[in-house]
Amino acid sequence: MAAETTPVPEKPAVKRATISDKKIWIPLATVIVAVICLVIVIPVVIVEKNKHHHPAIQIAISGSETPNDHWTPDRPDPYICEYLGENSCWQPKYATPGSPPYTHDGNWPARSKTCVVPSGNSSSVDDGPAILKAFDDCKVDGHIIFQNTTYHINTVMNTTGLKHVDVEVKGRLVWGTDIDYWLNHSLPIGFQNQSSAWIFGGDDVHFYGHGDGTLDGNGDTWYAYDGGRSNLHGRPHAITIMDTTHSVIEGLRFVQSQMWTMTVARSEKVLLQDIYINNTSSGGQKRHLNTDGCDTLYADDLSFLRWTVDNGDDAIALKQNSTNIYIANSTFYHGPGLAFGSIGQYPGQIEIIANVTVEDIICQDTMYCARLKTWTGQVIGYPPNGGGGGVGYTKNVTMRNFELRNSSVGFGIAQCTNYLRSRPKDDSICDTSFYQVSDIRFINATGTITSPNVATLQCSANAPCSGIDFSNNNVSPVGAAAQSATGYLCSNVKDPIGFQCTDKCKGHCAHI
Ligand SMILES: *[C@@H]1O[C@H](CO)[C@@H](O)[C@H](O)[C@H]1NC(C)=O
Ligand SMILES: *[C@@H]1O[C@H](CO)[C@@H](O)[C@H](O)[C@H]1NC(C)=O
Ligand SMILES: *[C@@H]1O[C@H](CO)[C@@H](O)[C@H](O)[C@H]1NC(C)=O
Ligand SMILES: *[C@@H]1O[C@H](CO)[C@@H](O)[C@H](O)[C@H]1NC(C)=O
Ligand SMILES: *[C@@H]1O[C@H](CO)[C@@H](O)[C@H](O)[C@H]1NC(C)=O
Ligand SMILES: *[C@@H]1O[C@H](CO)[C@@H](O)[C@H](O)[C@H]1NC(C)=O
Ligand SMILES: *[C@@H]1O[C@H](CO)[C@@H](O)[C@H](O)[C@H]1NC(C)=O
Ligand SMILES: *[C@@H]1O[C@H](CO)[C@@H](O)[C@H](O)[C@H]1NC(C)=O
Ligand SMILES: *[C@@H]1O[C@H](CO)[C@@H](O)[C@H](O)[C@H]1NC(C)=O
Ligand SMILES: *[C@@H]1O[C@H](CO)[C@@H](O)[C@H](O)[C@H]1NC(C)=O
Ligand SMILES: *[C@@H]1O[C@H](CO)[C@@H](O)[C@H](O)[C@H]1NC(C)=O
Ligand SMILES: CC(=O)N[C@H]1CO[C@H](CO)[C@@H](O)[C@@H]1O
Repeated sequence: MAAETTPVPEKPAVKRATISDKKIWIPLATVIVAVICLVIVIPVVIVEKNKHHHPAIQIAISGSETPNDHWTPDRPDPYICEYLGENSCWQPKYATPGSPPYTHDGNWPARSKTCVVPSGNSSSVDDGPAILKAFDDCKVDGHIIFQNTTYHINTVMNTTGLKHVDVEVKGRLVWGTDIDYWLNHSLPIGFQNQSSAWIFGGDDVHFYGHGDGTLDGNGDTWYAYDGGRSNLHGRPHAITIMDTTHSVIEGLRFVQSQMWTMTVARSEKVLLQDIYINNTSSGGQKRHLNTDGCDTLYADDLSFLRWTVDNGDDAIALKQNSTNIYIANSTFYHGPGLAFGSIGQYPGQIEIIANVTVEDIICQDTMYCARLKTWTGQVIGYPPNGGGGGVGYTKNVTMRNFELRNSSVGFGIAQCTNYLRSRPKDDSICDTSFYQVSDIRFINATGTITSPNVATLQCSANAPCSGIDFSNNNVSPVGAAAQSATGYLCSNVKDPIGFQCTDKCKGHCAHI
């Protein structure tokens, strides 16, 4: 499903993505108690064309099956380049008619082979081997089609190394719930001891779900099994987009992901658009930890457009070495919103997040709309749930035109992350990080918040934040539209731009 249209003024220029994290918060009357969070995730991808050169790309025209409400407008992508600026505009290396970027199935490029994936149509038949065979048969210049039926997947899948491949998902892929199997076999992704049920990737890949094709992680079983533990080893991410370049992933639905929904790792120039994620459990519980929408790692030049994420953790989280990211026109429900980090978990490791623009975002009933979180400078325990002592920087992040709807806080920074320790009475550990945060803009936000604070900014004394710009925000307390919320709690924020710190954190900034 497409995100709701955001009622914001047109704007001229350029932006990039943002990072988000996860967390949970509870609005209580006018007070908010920030509780706990976790993080991780990632997705992404994007493709662009250079505005000065796009004639080389032929755009497919919408086919009759194209749901109009999901696919407006279409390529050629008039504005991604404008938003990103010329430097970011990507010209496909293999710019032949019909190659990405395109956005639907109007005119599929001619491929040397088509592989229709057979389904056993029964939960007692594992369709995993048939899927792997189709990907193997069609891995170069192929067209892989999941029919409009249900596929049951009981085995891990590694379908990387695709080259010039189109993948259509018309039906539903449902993952099995043999917890013992997945805990033992889910595929490592090379980060934080995490793993995935499916690793997918290649160059010039178009993965298209018609706005209807669904990946169902059968997560109820995992939510019950996990019992609120963070980063349980072997609990699989639904899909990891790995080693992927010049590709488009679009029109897919994800429900009840086992853990993080999508991770985009070691990839560049990927467009991820019209993605719907709903990890509400059958019992109606929305706030399952670690059901992130997307996490990015070692990713450059990704675009996320029109995401809808309803979950209990980060909607989109930009993690280590995520650069040149653009996120727009998306709606996040119930979780902690967009995340930058958590980052700085590995002692001495340099990790950066830079050049991110996020705009036209709606946050509905979220804890934060966006937040940045780093681990402490002091090392406590080991990854995945302990760590700290990482260095590097997050800089040049622009977030604008966010609409808050009954969210707790607009934006937060905290440099206190650690999932092993309980929160101490004082915030002194939050002052130990040397991870540098600068040039963060959160501007032109509107809407309502349930706490008195537009932002809580807990920067580390060892690396005070600079260039923090919160200009032109016009946010009201819920139920008091005529008033302005003016609270900004700050620790170690140098020379605030466009706002005044109303108080120090003094224990009231969330340790997101
Ligand atoms: C975002 O939504 C606005 C309003 O619907 C629209 O004008 C704009 O083209 C959209 N931008 C993107 C990148 O989808
Ligand atoms: C499964 O369903 C699809 C779509 O209805 C059908 O084409 C296929 O023949 C069925 N497979 C089996 C093994 O019955
Ligand atoms: C799959 O079948 C359902 C039910 O017939 C239909 O509503 C849907 O549009 C179909 N999806 C695709 C991609 O053909
Ligand atoms: C998973 O690993 C455990 C511990 O090594 C073992 O007892 C169990 O049999 C394994 N299960 C499967 C399905 O491989
Ligand atoms: C997936 O397959 C690729 C190509 O064979 C291989 O290089 C990679 O190590 C595999 N990944 C995992 C996690 O098994
Ligand atoms: C990391 O994964 C290994 C198996 O590959 C497991 O034995 C180990 O316990 C995990 N470490 C943590 C800290 O979870
Ligand atoms: C997510 O699913 C739940 C349960 O079906 C539903 O109530 C909710 O509206 C869905 N959220 C979105 C954003 O579609
Ligand atoms: C992240 O990128 C920076 C800058 O390119 C580099 O110095 C650093 O080694 C990278 N970090 C990792 C963990 O690869
Ligand atoms: C950020 O963007 C600037 C301007 O385009 C560019 O010079 C710089 O290399 C980018 N930084 C990273 C880390 O990609
Ligand atoms: C900041 O990032 C934006 C893209 O998000 C880029 O256009 C701009 O050039 C960058 N600025 C600097 C100073 O790197
Ligand atoms: C902020 O909103 C005003 C109109 O409310 C608009 O003129 C201005 O361009 C916006 N600024 C940015 C940076 O989007
Ligand atoms: C949007 C969507 O598919 N939501 C699903 C979330 O999970 C519950 C429980 O399985 C389903 O009932 C919803 O349809």
